[in-house]
Parts: sequence; C-alpha cells; structure tokens
Amino acid sequence: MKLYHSITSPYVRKIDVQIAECGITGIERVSASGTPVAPDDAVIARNPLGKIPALEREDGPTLYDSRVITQFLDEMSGAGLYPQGPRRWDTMVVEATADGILDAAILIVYETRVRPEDKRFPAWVEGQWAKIDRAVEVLETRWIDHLNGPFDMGQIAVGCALGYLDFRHGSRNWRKGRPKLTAWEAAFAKRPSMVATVPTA
Ligand SMILES: N[C@@H](CCC(=O)N[C@@H](CS)C(=O)NCC(=O)O)C(=O)O
Repeated sequence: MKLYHSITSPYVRKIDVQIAECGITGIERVSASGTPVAPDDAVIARNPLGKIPALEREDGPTLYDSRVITQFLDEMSGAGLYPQGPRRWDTMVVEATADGILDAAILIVYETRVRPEDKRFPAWVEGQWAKIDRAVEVLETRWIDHLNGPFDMGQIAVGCALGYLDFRHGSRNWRKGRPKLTAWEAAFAKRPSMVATVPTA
C-alpha cells in the first residue's frame, strides 16, 4: 500500500502514529503536497478532493479522509483503537473534536499563506480560532478522563491536533487556563510514536 504523505500534515501524522503504535507494516510513503489553489496532480488522481492522507491499495479503491484510513488500519491490524461498546462513540467524538480543531487550524494557515493579502478577512480567522478555543476547552472540561483512560484513536488525534497548534499557532497559547490538558499533552508527547513524528518546517 502507498500512503500519500507529508511530514507537516497533522492528518497524516495521525496515521504515522497509528502505524508506529500498532506495528503496522507494508505501507510505503509517497511524498505529496498541495493546497486548494495549487493541487498535487498525483494526489488528485487518487483523491478527487486533492487532500492527504490518501492510502492507495492493491485490492480496492484508494482510501481517503484520515478517519476512513485509521478505521481501515485498525480493522486490518486488529489493534482495537476503536473500542467496542459505549466507549466507541466517545472515542469517535473525541477524534472528531480533534479533527475539527485541525480543520479550523489549517484554514487559518491557508488564509495567511495562500490567500492574497488584500483578500484576507481577519474576523473570519478569529471565527476559526474561536472554534478551536471552544473545542480545546471541551477537551479540558469534558473529555480529560477519557484522554487519561485506555489508549485509543481519540487520544492519537488529540495529541496530533495539539501538536499542530504548537507547530503553526504557538503564539495563541492553547495551554492558558487548561492545566489538565497541558499535563496530559506533555505526557502523551513523550510517546516514541509522537517523538518520531514531530513536524518540522
Ligand atoms: N478531512 C481530511 C482533511 C485532510 C486535509 O485537509 N489535508 C490537507 C493537508 S494537512 C490537504 O491535503 N490540503 C490540500 C487541500 O485542501 O487542497 C482528512 O481527515 O484526511
């Protein structure tokens, strides 16, 4: 299988961490990039949305959207990062919260990197940050016990989302007023899978 990949993509990082944590083999990484205004042709040929990660398989259509890929790899490896029973839905909501943080964080990056300066809209950027701020607050107040519970895909997604906030939006300081999430992230970031996948500019 071929994983269309970039070291700076936090969605790809979720897959990289899962691969490392679950000892998954047989995945070749293919370097890819692209933005909405400068898409990567090799990615578009496999994912019409032009987004990575995309996982090309020998025996079926290419998988895309990171959550489709993580569920596929979980089933393939039998790792159980999506638990059975009621905790499954908690795991998936935590993961969706983390991915929503990433969606907003990346739109802010595109607004400053991709959009021409005279077309930028600061209130829209602040609206995206407000989504992130509310979601991080809910991780602190509602989901901290889940995060401190058995290892699952929700935790990987949150670790990657908070890592991306540090990488691209460090000056916003998501840690302020969130001592529990700060402590959780400090411990989670020490996992070898996280250390091995820290994004670099
Ligand atoms: N919902 C998608 C989001 C993936 C995504 O936005 N990836 C970014 C890289 S971090 C991308 O490929 N962007 C290119 C574009 O938006 O055209 C997922 O979870 O895989």
